Amino acid sequence: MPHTTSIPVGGATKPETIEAMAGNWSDFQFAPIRESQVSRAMTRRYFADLDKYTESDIVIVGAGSCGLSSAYVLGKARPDLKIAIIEAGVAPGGGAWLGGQLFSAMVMRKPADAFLREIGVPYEDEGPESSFVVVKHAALFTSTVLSKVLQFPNVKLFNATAVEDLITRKDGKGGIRIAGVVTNWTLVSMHHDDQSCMDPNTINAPVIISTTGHDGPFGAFSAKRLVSMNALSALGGMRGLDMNTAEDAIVKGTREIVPGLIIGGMELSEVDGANRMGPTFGAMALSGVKAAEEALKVFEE
Ligand code: 48N
Repeated sequence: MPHTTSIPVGGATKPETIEAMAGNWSDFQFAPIRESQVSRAMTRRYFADLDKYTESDIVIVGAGSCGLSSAYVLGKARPDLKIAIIEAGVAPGGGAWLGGQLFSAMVMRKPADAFLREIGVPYEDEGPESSFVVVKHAALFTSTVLSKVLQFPNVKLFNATAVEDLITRKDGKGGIRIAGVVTNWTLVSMHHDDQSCMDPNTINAPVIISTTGHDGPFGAFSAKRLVSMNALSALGGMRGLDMNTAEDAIVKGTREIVPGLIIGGMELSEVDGANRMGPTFGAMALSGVKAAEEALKVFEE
């Protein structure tokens, strides 16, 4: 048993290690607390973050595999930029907690294994002739990239928060540029039909990366909104499953769709009419890498 010391905390003694607790439960005691301290610890930080990120440099809409991969590249490359991630679900990760048909293993086609090495996710490679690698559980990939992203001091995840519109500006050439997002807590967004006016909040930012997926209650949000505001003539509509065609098209097609708005991941399939790839995630990671690269061009100019 390693030697440990106990430090008095608010009348209780605080063992420094869990080993020090083992076997000593009889005199175990949490340091005393008042409930309002918990409330203030949460609300002070949340509202300070809301204030800080209401002017962001980049907003990522959707914390699925593409959005999180993009956030990782941006958070690492530009610690000077404020990056807000808006995720409608309480749980970020989108469709990347399982590999396909609720199986746990996740397939990534080479060369996306480079991203796995970058973030330190172990995988099984069936040899140099194999065209793919396998992460033993999709949750290992998603939890790892999420954990890395959340540790960047310049990245803030607002989960359980939906983007319910886009902030626009006239671009002086008869078109628009996107200049931020309109947000509400997701539970509020879902009840606009049965509650009177619950106006949204806003985040101004020169660059938005939208990776809201191709399905789900809010899927392809920005793509659909661009069509409804006549900034995009029509949706291309996702095509049938063709892994070889789909993944190259999504990665290479990730781009700025209208000034200020980059679309990546499966949301892009709805814009371009790209095929779907089904249960393989390499394109999501690398589309995120490309979306980050496109966003950084704005800050290099
Ligand atoms: O995982 P998704 O849905 O989206 P991607 O593009 O990151 O990854 C797609 C991938 O999971 C697949 O679909 C795989 C490869 N299968 C392909 C195929 O052929 O079937 O994540 C999107 C995230 C989700 O977490 C949503 O909750 C969130 O975006 N979201 C939003 N968050 C905030 N505001 C919104 N309006 C919104 N809409 C969706």
